[in-house]
Amino acid sequence: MPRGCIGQTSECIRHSARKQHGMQFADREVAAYRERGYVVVENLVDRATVDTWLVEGTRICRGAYGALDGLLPSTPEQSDEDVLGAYVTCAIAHKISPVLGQGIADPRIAPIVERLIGPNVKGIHSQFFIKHAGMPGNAWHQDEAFVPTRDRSLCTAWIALDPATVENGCLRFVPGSHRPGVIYPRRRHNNPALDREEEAYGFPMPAEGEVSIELAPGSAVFFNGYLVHGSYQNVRSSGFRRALLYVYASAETLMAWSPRNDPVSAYDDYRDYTLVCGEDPYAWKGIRDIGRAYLRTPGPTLQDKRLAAMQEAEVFPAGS
Ligand SMILES: O=C(O)CCC(=O)C(=O)O
Repeated sequence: MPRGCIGQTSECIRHSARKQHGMQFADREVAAYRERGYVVVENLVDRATVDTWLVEGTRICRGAYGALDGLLPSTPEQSDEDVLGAYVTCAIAHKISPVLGQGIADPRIAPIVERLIGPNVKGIHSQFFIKHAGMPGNAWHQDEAFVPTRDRSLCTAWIALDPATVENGCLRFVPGSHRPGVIYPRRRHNNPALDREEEAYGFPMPAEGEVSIELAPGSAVFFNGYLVHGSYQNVRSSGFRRALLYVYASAETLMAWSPRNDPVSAYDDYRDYTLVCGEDPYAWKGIRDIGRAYLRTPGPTLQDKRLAAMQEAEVFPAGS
């Protein structure tokens, strides 16, 4: 495939994205991403797109795409609050919903990840995050601890679908924490306001402290996979803090990753991706249909449990 984005030239998409949104994704924004590990893009998508994605996420949770792991029985009479409220997230949503599948290579996102990652970009993962009132936040973590690349190119586009505020559980970042290129250790914590069993620790906190990323629906933050980040608990008494996130990496990196936590070797390469920009130098390997959407209810994930067990084995080796 010629260099370009989903069948059009990247120049053409960059042009139309700018024209449509008046957006100048300038060197300044790229420099901010390199320096701080994230960049906010206001009004990335319009209200109609947000609504379409919200409807689609609701349809998945109501079983419109049939059985998927974690789907609980529901009836048409149940309110959205009731049905969606049972879940934290739908992972790999882009593989079950054609609408969310198209979103991963959306022409408003593609030129941005092209600038942040490089000319060749693949979209590998997605989550439709729900976070109902009362749901806990996520402890400090780095996405590359779970989804490792070989070139530190992992980048998440986190798009708010509801207003995201400190009160309802927006993201929080440790600016610049990606720069050392270190995956920090993890430990258990007892904070009931946080969902995941383990938290990253030992990273330097800059003088300015952490930053809260409050966003209006349709606005987005793009952040680096080494950036230490987490989110707050949704302490409101009703409603959601929904977001759609897509995860990207350079097409040059092999992905020793299994979204379902199967054991992987350093030579493995997760080949279930969407080419978003440019060319895949490993195109000869082909694409494999592996990822399956699943719904997750609150509590530690399989991966959390596996990492906790591994860490325990390191600290207390057998026979010690
Ligand atoms: O949306 C959230 O609350 C947390 C998302 C997050 O930290 C992640 O998926 O890595």
